[in-house]
Amino acid sequence: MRIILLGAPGSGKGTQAEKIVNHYKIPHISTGDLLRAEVAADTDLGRKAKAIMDGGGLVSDDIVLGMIAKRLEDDSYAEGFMLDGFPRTLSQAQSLDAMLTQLGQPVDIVIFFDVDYGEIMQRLLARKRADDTEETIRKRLEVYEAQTAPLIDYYKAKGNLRTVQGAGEVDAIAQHIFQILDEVR
Ligand code: B4P
Repeated sequence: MRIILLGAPGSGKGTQAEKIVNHYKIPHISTGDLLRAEVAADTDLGRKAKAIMDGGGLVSDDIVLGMIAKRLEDDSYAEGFMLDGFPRTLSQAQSLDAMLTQLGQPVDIVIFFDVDYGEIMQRLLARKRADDTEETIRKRLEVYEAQTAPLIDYYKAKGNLRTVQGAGEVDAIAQHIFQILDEVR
């Protein structure tokens, strides 16, 4: 099964990704986690990414696509995977399609987390990660609206988008996602 988790920052992609990984034992690729690991290791890439992430912007497509391509070519992803936080731009989505077509592994399902921005602001301010200040969250939501939200229509047009209400109990949301994934398995 090849899954994409799509949604605004703080909509719960990372939280639900953990539940999905435990339930289906599927490999998980989070571009946010990969970038934070580069920052923590103080690599060249990490130093470039840190300033952008702290400002609420998106790291350049070539950096993110390079990280993804490296993993998708690995045999451990051949049976399926879940992408969390990627793609985030139309150009990332088109490049992903091209990569997966070449590998003969099309995306099966895109789960879109629908959560209102007021709730997101409260959640992220409560979390206190380096990029969770009020100003940065506003910027991240603006960037999401301009660059990532268009992917909802992109995947709707392909016919594989399913929407999940992302507000409510974490376990209840997970059960809803499992129901959807069981239908496409
Ligand atoms: P990400 O790591 O992807 O982080 P996110 O969008 O902020 O979080 P997510 O939606 O996973 O929320 P979470 O479950 O953690 O990105 C960070 C940065 O990396 C980006 O801003 C960007 O700069 C860069 N980046 C990443 N991918 C990129 C790409 N493809 N291209 C370019 N740049 C990229 O949940 C948030 C909080 O809500 C948590 O505290 C959680 O406990 C809480 N929560 C979750 N579900 C809840 C629920 N149901 N009820 C109440 N609280 C809940």
